[in-house]
Amino acid sequence: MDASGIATDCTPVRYERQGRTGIITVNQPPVNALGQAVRAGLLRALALGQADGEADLLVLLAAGRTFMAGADIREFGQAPLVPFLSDVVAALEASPKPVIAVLHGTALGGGLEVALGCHFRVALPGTRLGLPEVKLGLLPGAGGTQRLPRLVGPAKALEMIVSGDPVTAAAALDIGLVDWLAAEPDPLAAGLAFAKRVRAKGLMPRRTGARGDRIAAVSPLLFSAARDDLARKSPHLFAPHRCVDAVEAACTLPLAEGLKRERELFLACMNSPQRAGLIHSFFAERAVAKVPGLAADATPRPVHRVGVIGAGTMGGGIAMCFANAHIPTVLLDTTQEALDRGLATIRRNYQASVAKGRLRQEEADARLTLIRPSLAYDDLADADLVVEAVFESMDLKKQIFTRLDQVCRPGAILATNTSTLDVDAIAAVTSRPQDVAGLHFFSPANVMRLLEVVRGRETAPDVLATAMDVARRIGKVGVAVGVCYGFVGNRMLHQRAREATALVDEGAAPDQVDRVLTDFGFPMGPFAMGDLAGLDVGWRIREERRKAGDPDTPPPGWLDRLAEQGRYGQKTGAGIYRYEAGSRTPLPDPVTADLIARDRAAKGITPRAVTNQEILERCLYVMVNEAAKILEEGVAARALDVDMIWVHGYGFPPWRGGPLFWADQVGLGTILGTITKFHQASGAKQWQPSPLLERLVRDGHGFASLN
Ligand code: 3H9
Repeated sequence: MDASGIATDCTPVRYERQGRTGIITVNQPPVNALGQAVRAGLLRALALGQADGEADLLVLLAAGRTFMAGADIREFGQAPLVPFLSDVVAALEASPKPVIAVLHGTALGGGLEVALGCHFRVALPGTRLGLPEVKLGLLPGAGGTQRLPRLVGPAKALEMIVSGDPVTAAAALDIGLVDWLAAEPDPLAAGLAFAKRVRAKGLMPRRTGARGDRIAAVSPLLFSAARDDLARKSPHLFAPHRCVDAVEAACTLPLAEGLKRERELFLACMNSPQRAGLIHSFFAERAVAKVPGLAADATPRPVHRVGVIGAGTMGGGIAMCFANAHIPTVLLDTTQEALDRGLATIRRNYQASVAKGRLRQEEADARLTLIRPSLAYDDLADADLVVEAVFESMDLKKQIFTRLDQVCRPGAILATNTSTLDVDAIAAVTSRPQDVAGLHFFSPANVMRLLEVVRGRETAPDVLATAMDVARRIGKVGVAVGVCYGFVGNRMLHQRAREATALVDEGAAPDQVDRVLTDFGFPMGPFAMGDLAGLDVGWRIREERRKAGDPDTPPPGWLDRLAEQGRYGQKTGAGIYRYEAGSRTPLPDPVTADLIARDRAAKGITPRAVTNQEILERCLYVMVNEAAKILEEGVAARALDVDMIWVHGYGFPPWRGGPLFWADQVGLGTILGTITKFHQASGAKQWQPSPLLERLVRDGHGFASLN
């Protein structure tokens, strides 16, 4: 900095001068969020810049890894604090001295709105620019919905605001969102370089809010089409519809009125329960990575090479996860045919991504070469992590872990992808149970974001830390769980599935049950999901359990009869529903209705009308009760862990925050009352109220108190 510059101590925003350029630097780690102190600091620094007679032009930039990534989300839901962000943006826009914003990292939400208030925008290489508020149940509330259409046109603005997806710096230049792509990686150097150009051209402030050319004579059809599209794709969501209203206001009202309309719509979103659920999801998704009680000194072990055992659907998907993260992976199976089949599927999956334009051919080829097929356990000798993904047989898994214990180097982590078997029993066959954990992927493993990281009785802290770190590296939401049958997700799912089937036994139709849950916001109901996953899977498990004399498994019913007839679901063209050729749309099937009717008759059940309310309560409250038991047993550490498992693994609507956040909104007293009523009526074990739930109600607390 020039020694003649004026430095102020108004942290987290600083004003200094270099030559004739006034420099405003925001420094609020980690992401320069625009909390109250930053907003106030910006106004102070701007005033200093205006008052500085030596400065003819101002550059606004941010320190650290990113430009401002938005409003400070932690302030939402509390009383708003002055100055408002919209006042800061208005002050920047009104500045008589030209203001240049220099963007790097991410310019998101309120951060991009600040940049829109500036007169020029420069982006560094790799910058991503966007208005992602809709993903938090909001809309841009500091003029973004009014200024972006004026700069890039309403069609592009609608696309960015309704999707919330960012654009690259190059795309931003194309659409007129930025004025210059700097080659310099340093924001200050880029800002000074652009300031020179502005001076050389004698440019004056260009106020986005004053522009009208891009929003003149916009066809109303643009907005009706956007609304039709939303009605089809996101009927449940509140904020996207308000985004369309706000952009329409930009095109039909003068700026001041448009801003007023934006404020009203923003406040409506802010007060919506969906905003609360989505912001819970945002923070919970980050919180799950920090495992309670895991010491900070539990340093992850390096993982440079991985082995995957089993080239079936699951193993192949898991190998893809590692290859996608550029980690070399040995894929092992027992026969060449199995390997060939597995690799052919992987190749097909990559080609499908290339065909859809999601992946470049060279990148697909590079990933494929990272997966090395093998028939020899010795090829796993230098792996840092091995994931076993063979079918659910304890004997087979024990054999594999015994072999791994012999060939793998000391310190290598041995993981099982089991979804039902006891991780501790598997660990016990090795001489290193401290190095064994569960990595429970969800199918399709290369797509689903959830990874349950199962901590065995003896799993070492640094092994857990490594597994959590690996989850992050391969782009998963890793959630630490303890050992029990089905872990967290499937244990709760099992309860819901049983209740859904019982509701049909009593008189509901499968499509009624599914509709109640899709109306709630799930992408599909339990029966459509059963058809997708394959009815044979559950049928085989039930058969095994019946053979083993499990008292909790009911005698064969209509679901078993369907599977016996070879109706496994989508893959056989019929299951609970029927499917027309080439279609995945489930259609109610009289064959199923007939089987259900006969089953009821055999059981002496007279069908009754089941209300949608009862379906919702029985399917969801049973999961809440089970989750409370899971928390009580310490299998999940926090309510938010359960929430993220269900949001990322089972399609629980993120805008409801997860089953336990949702339960808090409903009220635990109400839920416990209904659970008690169901228990009194049925005496069933699953309706025995969880003591933890009872305690929370007694103490007037919610599940949030367990986060
Ligand atoms: C908005 O702007 C509304 C305005 O239109 C109108 C207002 C009137 N606030 O994700 P990371 C924390 S709405 C507070 O792990 P990355 C985050 O919790 C906002 N905190 O890093 C984490 O904390 P911790 C619109 C925030 O490198 C830490 O920062 N903007 C905020 O993987 C690191 O985050 C958005 O929606 C925030 N705005 O990704 C952008 N953002 O370490 C939201 C982050 O304690 N943010 N934190 O767990 C993101 O998308 C990502 O954080 C980002 C960095 C891409 C920036």
